[in-house]
Amino acid sequence: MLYVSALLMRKVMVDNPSFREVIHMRKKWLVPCVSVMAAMTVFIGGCSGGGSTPTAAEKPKAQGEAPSAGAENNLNFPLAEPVKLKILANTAPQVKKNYNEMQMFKELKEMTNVDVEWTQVGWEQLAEKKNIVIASGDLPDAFYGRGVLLDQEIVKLGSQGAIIPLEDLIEQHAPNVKKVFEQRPDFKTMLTATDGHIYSLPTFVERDFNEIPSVLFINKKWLDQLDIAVPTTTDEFYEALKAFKEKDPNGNGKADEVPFSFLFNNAQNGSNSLAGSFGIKLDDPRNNLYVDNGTVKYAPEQPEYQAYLEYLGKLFKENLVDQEVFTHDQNTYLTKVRSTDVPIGAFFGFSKISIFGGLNEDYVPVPPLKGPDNKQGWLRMPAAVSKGSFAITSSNEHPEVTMKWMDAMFEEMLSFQFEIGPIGLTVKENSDGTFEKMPIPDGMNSGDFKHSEAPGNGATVMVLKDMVKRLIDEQADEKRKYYEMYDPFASREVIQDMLWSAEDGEKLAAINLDLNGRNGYHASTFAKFVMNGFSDADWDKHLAQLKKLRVDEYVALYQKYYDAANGK
Ligand SMILES: [Ca+2]
Repeated sequence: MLYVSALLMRKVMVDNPSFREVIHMRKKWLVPCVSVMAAMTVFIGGCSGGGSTPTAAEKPKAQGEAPSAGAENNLNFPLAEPVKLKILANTAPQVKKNYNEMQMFKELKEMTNVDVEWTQVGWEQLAEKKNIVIASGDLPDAFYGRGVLLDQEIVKLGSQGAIIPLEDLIEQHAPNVKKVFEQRPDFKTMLTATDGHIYSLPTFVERDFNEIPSVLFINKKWLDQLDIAVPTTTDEFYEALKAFKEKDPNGNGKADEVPFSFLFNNAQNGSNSLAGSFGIKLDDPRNNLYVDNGTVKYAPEQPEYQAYLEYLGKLFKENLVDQEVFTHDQNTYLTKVRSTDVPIGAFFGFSKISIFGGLNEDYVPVPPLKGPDNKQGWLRMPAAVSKGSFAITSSNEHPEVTMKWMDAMFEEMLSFQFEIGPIGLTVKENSDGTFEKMPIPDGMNSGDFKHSEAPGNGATVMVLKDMVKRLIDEQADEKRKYYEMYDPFASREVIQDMLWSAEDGEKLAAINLDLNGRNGYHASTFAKFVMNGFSDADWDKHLAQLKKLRVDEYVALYQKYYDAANGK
């Protein structure tokens, strides 16, 4: 029945130009569906209520009554009578125990009197477990945990009525979510499906300094040895690499230097930021798209990209680039960079601490190089918002309680601790309001420790910049310095990660696989052009091939969602 009405709705939405009206209708339609479903679970000895009998206020609503109107508006925590919920949780692999045995969840239970029966599922089993649960129709009361639902699942389950719209529940029972939405209205935009509903809440930890994933490092010891300044232009960079190649800066009498290395098409270790010197403001390795004054463009079909490829081709031809940049994997690449046996002059990486385990003084970051037309740019990739990190199902007899319970965890200090661990255990608070990590107990690593009393990487939390800043963290401090250096040159026009309609999502996935997939057209062409060089005729053929692979449709789809996200 739910499925039928969802299908009908889709038809109505297509036929009827008044979107607002449709949304209004859909809300009305959903009520009986939810009630019938809820009533059915009660009759068949349902799961949601557990052993407890629902109180009058929590019984399924009568037909025609809005599911979240008034009745439970004055919910107070802790509840006078416990409410039981069954929740399926996407759980980080480092978690070794039941959530109910963790300090953070013990505190939450005391605070709320909500009693959760958890089904904790590891990331590897998640897809299979979800399929089983959804196919059986025996839904949990809620889905919890970072990325527990994929974007396409949010859209599909939402349109089928299996997970319920949250807007009204947020309005009435989620002051902490509302507060975050006021600070970050873009979240609300990102979470809103094309039917106008919000079906899920996200996980987001705003480590803004990580928006600049890649840093270009150069061997300062070698530069000093050869009396060369840190390069400021693509020409100077080329000259420095040539000197590394020819002038034996490590002084062992052998031409063993690898002047420059990177890992192809990788956000942290890739060369994508170099495209900025040729006028491609943001060459996103995920989709190769960027925005130029409000217009979405596919980087590999721009003349600026041609110039970037020619530059890399020149470095490759003259053996100034590691000849394995297209074939080595991440482990091999990082091992090479770390190794003193393979002396590398310049490379792309995330941070010195992440690569070398310390602030290796031999290397310094290179500012954005000026290209032939004095252009500069750097790759910015905003931290991903895991949109499907919490959802309430149509089986849930206590949606208001469930929303209020979730909202409690979105309180700033609690969100912080659900991710990093409890204050007093994994972190301590200093008198100036900053936090420091506590020493890791013997027999544990940092991951074990972080996940000993909190869901950590699997938590559903929203931790914004101001809170993140309060945690003293050596690696973050290093990364912040790079952020300050590159941020002014990185594009502010970024493509929001939107919820696609099911139809657009399928179309996009198919085109994307052909164009940008691991073995797709872009990957093979890029490598071929850089390694073998290319003529103008080759470039024209390349442009024609992109059209055949439906690049125009791809760009237009992104443009549509970009415009919607920006209120056009
Ligand atoms: Ca040498």
